[in-house]
Amino acid sequence: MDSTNLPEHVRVLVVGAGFGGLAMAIKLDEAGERDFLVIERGPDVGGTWRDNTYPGAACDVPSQLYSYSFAPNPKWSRSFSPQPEIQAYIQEVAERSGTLDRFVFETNMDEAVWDEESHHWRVRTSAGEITAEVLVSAAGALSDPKAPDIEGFDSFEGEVFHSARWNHDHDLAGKRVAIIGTGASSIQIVPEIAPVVGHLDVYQRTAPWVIPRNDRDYTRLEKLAFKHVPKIQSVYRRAIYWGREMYVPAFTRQPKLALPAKKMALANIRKGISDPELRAKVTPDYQIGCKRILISNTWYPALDRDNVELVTGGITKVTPSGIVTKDGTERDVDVIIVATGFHTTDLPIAGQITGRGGVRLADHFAEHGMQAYKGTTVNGYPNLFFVVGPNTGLGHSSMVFMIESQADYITDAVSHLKTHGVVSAEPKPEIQKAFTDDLQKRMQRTVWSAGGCASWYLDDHGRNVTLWPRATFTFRRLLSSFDAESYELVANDDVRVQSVPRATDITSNDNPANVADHDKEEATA
Ligand code: N01
Repeated sequence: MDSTNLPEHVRVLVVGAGFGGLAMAIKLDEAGERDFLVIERGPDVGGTWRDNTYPGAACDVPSQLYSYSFAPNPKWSRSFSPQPEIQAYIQEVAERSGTLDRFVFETNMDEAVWDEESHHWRVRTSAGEITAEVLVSAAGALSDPKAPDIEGFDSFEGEVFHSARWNHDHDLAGKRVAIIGTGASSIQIVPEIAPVVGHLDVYQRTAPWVIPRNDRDYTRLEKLAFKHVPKIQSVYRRAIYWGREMYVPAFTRQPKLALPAKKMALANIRKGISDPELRAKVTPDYQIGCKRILISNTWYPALDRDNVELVTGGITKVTPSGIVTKDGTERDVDVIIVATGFHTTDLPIAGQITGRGGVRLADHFAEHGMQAYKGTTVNGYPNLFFVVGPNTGLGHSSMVFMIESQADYITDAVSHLKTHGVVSAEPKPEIQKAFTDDLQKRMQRTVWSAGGCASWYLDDHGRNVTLWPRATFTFRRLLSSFDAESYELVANDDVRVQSVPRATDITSNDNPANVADHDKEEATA
C-alpha cells in the first residue's frame, strides 16, 4: 500500500515488519481478519535481518528452527544461515502470504495515544493520522542501536558506524580500524575484516564465552530430501528444538549442567590462541551462560593475528583522531566500528505510547519496571499487545518460536474482542502482578541473575526484564489461547464484561494446578 493513502481507521494496526509483524499479518489473515495494516519505518520486510548487513552476519540458531513452523524452507544452504539467506526467506514468505498489500513501508509510528471515549488508539505516523481498535507493537527488541556513552565520542573526525548500520560505501582495506564491543555482532565481524584492514584494535570490556560453531553445508541429498520429503525437514526441526530445550535447566536451575559447555569453550580458546597472555585476557571470569553464549571457530584465531590487538584496559575517552585507554595510551584510527548492542531494557517504542490517564508507557516502565502479562499486555494500556515484549527473549533457542506463540495468542484475543463485542481489554492488575512476581522469583535462581556478570538482560536495578526463565513449550502452553478471565473487559455499551472461562483457558498461568504441571514438565524435559 502507498503511504500517501493511509486509511483513517483500521481494526488492527501492527507496527514493524520483521519476523514478528509478518507473523501477525499472516495469522490475522488466516483467522479471517482482513481489516489490518502493518506500518514499517524501513523500506522492506525483515527487521533486524534487513538492517544487520555487516560482514559475517549470520544466525546463531540453526535455520531449520529459526524459521516459521508454517513455512519450512527447503532451500537453506547450511545449518546456520547467513543474513542474506534469512532476509531472502522473510521476503519470500511475505510475498507468498498475499498480505503485502496491507503493508506500508517507510512509515514511522511517531505517537500512539489511547482515547478513552472512543476506545481507540489515535496514532500519529510520518504518513498521517490513523485510528485503530487494537495496536500491536512488533517493533522488536534489537532494533534501536545503542551508542556507547564515552567522553568525546562525537568529536571523532574519522568514519564511525554501528554494526547494525554498516557503511558499505566505506572501504576498510588497509585502514586502521577500532571495534568497540565483543558481543555476538563483533565476534562475527572481526574474523571477516581482520584480513582486509591494515590494523585492528578490538576493545573488550568483558570477555564472552565462545563455544565452537558446528556449522556445515547441507549435502545435495539433504537438500533434495528437504524439498521432496517435508517430513524429514520437520524431523530435523524437532531434533534441534529438543536439543536446544535441553539447555534450559542449565540456565535456570542447575548451572553445573553447563560444565561441558565451559570445557568446550576453554578448549576453543586453547585451540585458537597460542599466546598465554592473550588466552588469559579472553578467558571470562563469570559463569558460562550469564551472558549470551557465543559460537565461533574463527574469533580466537582472528584475535591471534599479528595485525589485531585486543585492548582490555578500558576506554576513557575518544579524541578527534583515536581512542584513549585508562593507562593513558592513545591509539589513532581511521574508522571506529561501534558493536555495542541495542536498547533492550528500555524498549524505545514505549516512549511513543500513552495509555489510560495520559501515562506514557516509558514512564510507567521507569516506575514499575519493564513488565507485561505473558510478555504481551500491560495494565493501563488497553488493546495494546506486544510481540517480543518484556521477558520473552531467549538465550538458547529460536525467537521465531516465541513470536509464533504470541502471534497466535494476540490473534485469538482479536477474535475474542470481536465476537464478544469487547471494545477494551487490559490485564487485571493483580493477575499481571502475580505473573510478574512469579517470573521474577524464578529469575533469582537463574545463571543470568546469579552468574556474576552484567549484561543487557538486566535493567538499571539488576532485574532481568528481557529473558523468559522457563521452557519455551511452557510459554507456548501459557499463550495457547486468550484467557479472557485474566482481563478487564469493557463491552461496546460501556458495560464491564464478566467473561466465562472457556475450556482452553484452563492452561492460564494463574491456575496453580497448571503452574505445577508446567514445572513438572520442565523438570523432566
Ligand atoms: O551487542 P551486545 P551485539 N565500552 O550487547 C560492549 C543478537 N545477535 O550487537 O559485555 C566498551 O551483545 C559490551 O561489553 P559488556 C543477540 O541476541 C544475534 O553484539 O557490556 N564496550 C559488549 O561486549 C545478541 O545478544 C546474532 O562489558 C562496550 C558489546 O559492546 C544481541 O543481538 C548476531 C561499551 C555489546 O554486545 C546483541 O549483540 C548478532 C562501552 N561503553 C547479534 N558498551 C545471531 O547470530 C557496550 N560495550 C542471531
